[in-house]
Formats: sequence, C-alpha cells, structure tokens
Amino acid sequence: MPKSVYYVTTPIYYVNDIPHIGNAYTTIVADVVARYHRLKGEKTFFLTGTDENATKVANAAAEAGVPTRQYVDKLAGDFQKVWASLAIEYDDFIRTTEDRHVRVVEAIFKRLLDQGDIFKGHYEGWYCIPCETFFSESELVDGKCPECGRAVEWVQEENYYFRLSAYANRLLAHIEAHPEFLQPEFRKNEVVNFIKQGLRDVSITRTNRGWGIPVPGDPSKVIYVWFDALINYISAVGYLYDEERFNSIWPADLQLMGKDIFVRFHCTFWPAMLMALGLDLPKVLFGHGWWSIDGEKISKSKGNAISPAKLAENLAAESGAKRDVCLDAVRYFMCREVTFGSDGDFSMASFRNRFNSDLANDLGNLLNRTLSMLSKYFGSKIPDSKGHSGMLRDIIVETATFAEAACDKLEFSRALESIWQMIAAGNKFVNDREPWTLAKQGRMDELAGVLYSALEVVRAAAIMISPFMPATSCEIARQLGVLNEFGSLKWTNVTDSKPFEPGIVISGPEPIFPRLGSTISAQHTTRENAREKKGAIEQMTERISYDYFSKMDLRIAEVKSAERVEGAEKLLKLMVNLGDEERQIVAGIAQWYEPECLVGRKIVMLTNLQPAKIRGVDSDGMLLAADVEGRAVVLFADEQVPAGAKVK
Ligand code: ME8
Repeated sequence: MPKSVYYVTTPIYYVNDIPHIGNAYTTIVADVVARYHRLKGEKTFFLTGTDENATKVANAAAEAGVPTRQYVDKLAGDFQKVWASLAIEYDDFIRTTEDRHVRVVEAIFKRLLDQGDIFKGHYEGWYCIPCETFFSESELVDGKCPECGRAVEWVQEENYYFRLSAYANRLLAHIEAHPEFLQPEFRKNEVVNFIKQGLRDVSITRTNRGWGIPVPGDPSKVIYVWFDALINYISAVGYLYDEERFNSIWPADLQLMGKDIFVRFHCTFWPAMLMALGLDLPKVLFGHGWWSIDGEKISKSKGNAISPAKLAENLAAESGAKRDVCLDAVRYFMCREVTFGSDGDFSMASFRNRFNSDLANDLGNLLNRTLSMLSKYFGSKIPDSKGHSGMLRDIIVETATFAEAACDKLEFSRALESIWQMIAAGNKFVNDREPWTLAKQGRMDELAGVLYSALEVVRAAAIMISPFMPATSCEIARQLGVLNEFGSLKWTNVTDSKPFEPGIVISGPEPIFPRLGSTISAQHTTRENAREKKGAIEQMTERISYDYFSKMDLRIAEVKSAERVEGAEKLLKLMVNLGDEERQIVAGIAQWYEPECLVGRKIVMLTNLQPAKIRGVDSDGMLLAADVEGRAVVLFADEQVPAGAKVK
C-alpha cells in the first residue's frame, strides 16, 4: 500500500518530570499540525510518547524511593493526563517499555549486527549521565559536559558500536539533495559542519545495571537509550510486524523536536540508522527554539517552570473565561509570539497583553458587536442580505490562501498574523459602515449586508483558528448557530459563500474573552514596586472619613441602551436602570467600548453627582472606570447583582 497518511511526531519525553511550558510546546505545535492536516481532509497520524529506559529515569525512581517499573507507569499516566488537559489529540502514545517497542528494538539490533553495521569493540570516554552521551576530551568545556555543563564520568567498557562513520557522505548527499529535509534553514549548517568534522562510530550498549533493554544474546549489557528511543518512530507504526500499515504511514512527514536534540541525534544518528535499515528518511526534521521564562532558563532548581494547565486555570479564575478557552489562549500565545524555529521568552506581561489585545479586543469584539447588533436590529435572526453580503469576501479568500501557505511552511505566527489582519479588517469595516447610522436611516438591506458580511469574517476566522484554538473555535461556532456542521467542515469551507441560512435565530453574544483588568501581572509585581505603589497612592490622596465617603451614593445600574454622541468621538450616551428609575449619563469611553457591547451589562454608578450638560447632552450621574495608562476600563458588576443595589 502506498503512503497515504500524514505522519507527525514529537520527541518521546523522559519520564523524570512532568511537562512545563517548554516541553509542552513541541506537543502543542504537533497537535496544531495534526489538527491542521485533519482540517485539510488528510488522513493524519500524530505520535507522542515517553522515553523510559534511560539511566536517569532509573535514578529519578531511586531518588523517589519507588521501584522503577512502578515509577514509569505512574509518570507515563501523568503525561497522558497532562496532554488530555491541554486538548492534545494524539493518535498513539508509545512507551519504550512496551513489548511492541522492545521486540522491534531487539530485532533491529540483531539485524544490524548480522549485516555488520553493529560490531563489538572496546570503548573509553567521558560520559554524561543526564545527557546519556559520550564526549571526547576536546568536546568538554572546562572539563564538563558541553551540553548541560554537569560533571562527566570516565567510562571504560567493552561495547557494541554502530558504524556511524560509514554514513557521513551519504548523509551529506541526502541533505544536499533535499533542501527541505532539515529545518529551519539556519540550523542546517550546524548539522553539515557537525558531519564534516568527522563522525565517530557510536557506542550503543551500556553495562546492564538492571534497567533498559538487554542486548539480545548478551544480557550483561543494555541497549543505549538513544538507539532504543529513536526506534519508537517506526516501532509505533508497524515496522517489522505490520508491513501494510507501516508502508501507509512511513516515512514521517514531519518530526518535531527542540534544538537540543536536533544535530547529533535526530539529524545524524537517526537518519544513519534508517539508511542502515534501508528505510526512507523522514521528509522534514524540524528543530525549534528554546523557551525561557522572564529571560531565564526554565529549571527545576529555580522553580520557575510554569505548567500550561495551571496558567490556564489561573487565567480562568481571574477573567471568568472558560478554562478551555484560556488554554487556547496559551496555545495561541506560543504559536503567535515567536517565529517557529526561533527561541522565545514567556512573560506574564506579554501573555496578558496578547490576551487583551488580540483575543478580547480584536476577535472577541468582532464577535460580540456583530451578534449584539444582530440582536438589536434583527432580533438575532440571520437577515436576508439581498445580495449585499460577501463585502469582505476578497480578504477572506486572500487570508485563506496566505494562512494555508504559511501553515504548510510551518510559519504559524505568520498564519495567525494574517488571520488577525482579516479580523482587524472586519472590525474596521463595521466602524466604517456605521451600522447604527444605517439603522437610524432605515437602510435595513444595507445594514443586513454589513452584519452578514461581518459574520462571514467571524466564521472564516473560527475555521482557520480551529487547529490552534479548538475550544474557542467551537464556542464561536456555537454562538453563530453553526456548531453542528462545524465538525465536518474543511479548510476549503473557509471561503464558502452565503454560509448562513437567513431566518435562523441565533443566541445573543456571550463574551468569550473578558478583558483582564491590568497589564501588570501579580507575578511581575515585585514586593518593592508594590511598596512603591502603595507609597505613591498614600501621597497622592488625602485621607477622608467614612462619613465623607458615605455621602457618595454609589449604585449598580443596568445599561438599557447605548449610543454614540453625534459629533463627539469620545462620548457615549447611556440609558441606565437604577431599579426604580431610569437615568441618562454621558461617558467618555467611546474609544474603548462599542455601544452594543455595553447593553445588558451592570456598571457601578455615582448617582448623586451634580447633573451636567456634556457637549449639549444631559448627564445625570457618572459611571466608574479604572484608569489604566490613560485607557478607561469600565468596572462591571456581576450579572447577579440587582440594578439599584447600593455599593459601599
Ligand atoms: O530529550 N523550550 O527528552 P526530554 C522548548 N527523551 N522546548 C523544550 C524546552 C524548552 N524550554 N524544554 C524541553 C529527550 N523542550 C529524549 C528524546 S526522542 C527519540 C528522545 C522539549 O524529556 C523539546 O522538544 O529531555 C526538547 O527537544 C524536548 O522537550 C526534550 O525532552
């Protein structure tokens, strides 16, 4: 059977710790890739798993005081739970302690021994246990491991070797003939230089200390963990036991990993092993960059590792957004913030910024305002746009083409950027067409066309972001009333014309991404600047008595209607309900809030302020808003609080 499946892999992770934002990254990206290919209608196979036969895994178990087998079972289960909690939809999870894998490793060892690619010899050298790698004297840096900087041990062993040196020229020729084989381009040179320096044969066995896969016929030794681990990519898909399946999946289309295990292991050792077995090489090996947190290396000892699931939970608790959506925000951030391949730095400030600007202000706003206006002007019924729809069709088609090409080239941040340009164009279109003016002038056909066109953009965005933000995509589809058909949509459906059935009634908007109150994170507010802030507030404000404060009549008010004040760009006129009376107030928030988005919300209002005329409009009261670097952020109250309730 010819190859018919798109096959993507992640490294298999050592089970000595639980994933943090750094090592979750590769798996999140692989999930995005797999979802993208499924969305294009391709049969896809996404493999991840755990690397369990390493000495460091046995050491971690010993440290935890648990039998190694029990330890790896527990951690492999924990990994699977973490991936489930991050919406990772892999097709298979391989563990290197599984029989299906061990049998293939043994068979490959025997075969390569028989054909002379593995031979027995004596070896002495510097060995780094955490990196599971031998180094020559000249490779050491200050006598320490060049990869991790830790102490190395002098190891003398009778071992089996893999004849890596025999493959140098073939590897170079393959790299030369397949420009897309090693990516990103800038890492390719590193590989070529490494191979050109001369490849030594690799010792692929170690003394058996009770953990690992014993060498067939020589149980005093175990198979080197990297030789064993790399084989997972073929043992999981049927190599040597299900030829038909194997031929339909192998070679892998994309193997993802961090730059740490790119050059030596995945671009040299692995392809040489495949060549020795007479197998095709993967189409693309991609070595992505390294994530740091606040500019620092992520490390267990520093205790700065952030779990993506915890991050999503904290964000959900703070913002009121759903947990799944917050998780999507993490996935979005990691794919958008850096060019895939380069290093990235995670900081709460930049994460919150993206949440507020890209998700709440751009995407959330386009959905909310369109659905609010649909509710206000058409009773939430999809209008018959009588030929006026599709006004944004060109940009939808352009974006679908550009984003697809970018995803195909693994340029995820460019793909997302282009989708967000389309969303911005949708928001600008609504601003420019002024649906509120069309409504006032009774131009209902045109108004229908504007709203229908805006809905088309929201739908197109929801389809294209689905590989990155699956829960958000479903939530938007639900609010658009098209959730049922969404599961079967493909990328080509992005450009469907007239995708909504006129007359269908859909629900009102439910904000998906409530804005986060401040761009300064708790984590970043050091004790010092908290103290400074407190001092500044004390200096700024004169202390008042409670009596003085109680003179202010602060109440919860419900916004009944909102509109722009003609000729005043910054002002909105609101009618609010205070429980037993209605009032009109004018607020200088038009730059930051669409009038439709305020309707139905509960605000905090100072009711006993002297009435005033602002730009000729009566204002009887004032709403409260926080001043965030010059931007007004309205204080909204919980929906449950009744209008008129006193605030004190
Ligand atoms: O090396 N930034 O497993 P491992 C980006 N078992 N990616 C990161 C990262 C960070 N800060 N930290 C970890 C192994 N990663 C072997 C692999 S494959 C046959 C055997 C990711 O648990 C990145 O993909 O040390 C890196 O290559 C991988 O985790 C290392 O995982």
